[in-house]
Amino acid sequence: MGNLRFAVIGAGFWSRFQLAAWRELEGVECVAVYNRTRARADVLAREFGVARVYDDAEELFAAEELDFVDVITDVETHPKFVHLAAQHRVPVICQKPMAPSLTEAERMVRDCREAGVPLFIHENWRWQHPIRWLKQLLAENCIGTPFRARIDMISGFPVFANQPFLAELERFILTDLGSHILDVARFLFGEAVSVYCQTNRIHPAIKGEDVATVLMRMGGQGTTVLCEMAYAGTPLERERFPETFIFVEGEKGSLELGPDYWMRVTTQEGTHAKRHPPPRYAWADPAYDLVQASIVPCNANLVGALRGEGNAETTGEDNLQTMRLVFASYDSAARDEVVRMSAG
Ligand code: 89V
Repeated sequence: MGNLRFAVIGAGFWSRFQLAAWRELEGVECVAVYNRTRARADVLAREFGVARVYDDAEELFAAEELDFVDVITDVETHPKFVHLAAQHRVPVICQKPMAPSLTEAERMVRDCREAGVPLFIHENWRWQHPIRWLKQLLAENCIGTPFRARIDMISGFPVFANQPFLAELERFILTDLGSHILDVARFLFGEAVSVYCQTNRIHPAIKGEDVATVLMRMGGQGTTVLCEMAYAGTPLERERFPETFIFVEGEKGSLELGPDYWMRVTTQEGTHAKRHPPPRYAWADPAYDLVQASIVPCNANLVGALRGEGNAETTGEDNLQTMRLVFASYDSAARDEVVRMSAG
């Protein structure tokens, strides 16, 4: 099979890393970059040797022969570009969070399904190396049935410096980070049957909430999962952005993913500790490298599915479940009530 030809839609902060991650894989070739402000697309195209640049997305779809597009724009424009790709029958990979509302996310999935166009969501957090290890340990049943887990991503990192639009979101941490963390909860423990959430806003100069606490009861094994998230900008003794800490209690022991990628498995035999650092890429921003390294296996999974070599984990349909959790969390916080999740 020849190279899969794709276009990047959006030339903002993440596009550079997304393109660098695509270069780690064989058989894919970026042939065009679109950006509303053409000069930004020019810079990115020059840096990555991409042949053509557009500031009109319609024109790009009309002119290019594409095997897929990679939508790397702000969340507000995801629906617009996904619908455009569906109209032109071009498979689409869209960044997380899928859409600004559940209704729009559902429409994106429906339109792509009706057009017969694959829709994948670029949900990379679950592809972080230590999180894959933790999943493997759970699958090996080394701590027995998990009855409770805590998933924490609490950081004082100034996320608004590189992504200023995040400060403008009416709904911030649950969409930006919650979409990752709640997806990890689903990945590790299955679908939620109920959700309770509380939020706070600590930063005075941002629009949305920057702290969220979500408590879920999962179906399947009935695990209780607590997700704690914060971008409150407070000084923390244990500042490890962007590491996620996970603690799981099972009937036969416990598992802990702690700072610096240390995984500790404790059973009656004692504690076994091993470090699971992510692979390092020269192109990654050192402040984000755990996250950026996870783009590579995420892209590999999605493009493998496009080639018919396996199933994508984070299809639009699958990610709708994560979106349902994000918006159920907002509903729960607004009403201060438990929200029961339907089968979907
Ligand atoms: O990966 C992301 O989605 C980023 C960040 C880690 C900063 O929340 O927006």
